[in-house]
Amino acid sequence: MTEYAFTDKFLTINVGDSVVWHNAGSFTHSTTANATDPMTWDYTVAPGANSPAVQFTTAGVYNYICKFHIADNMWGRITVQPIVPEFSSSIVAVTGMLAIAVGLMIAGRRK
Ligand SMILES: [Cu+2]
Repeated sequence: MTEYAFTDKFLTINVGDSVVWHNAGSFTHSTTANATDPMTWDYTVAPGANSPAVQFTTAGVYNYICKFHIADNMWGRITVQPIVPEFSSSIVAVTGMLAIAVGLMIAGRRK
């Protein structure tokens, strides 16, 4: 975070990853989650300091703000991607093959 901005404003991570905010500006800022999200945090970060680490254990999209400078449009977004287990990709592959089989059947009827 710097004056009135989070960098990167849009951050994509995986479930289990942690995020630390560093205040590279000369004013105090905060990283404050939306209170209705599945995970919440609210840390005030002094100039030159780091926030505590926030570990994201639930996939989803988290919008957060600096509560001191929301009027200056100081917000960011973290997208937490689920870790896809092996069996899920197998299901996708099977579904894809079924779709191809249905397509062949339809093509066959048109002859
Ligand atoms: Cu701020």
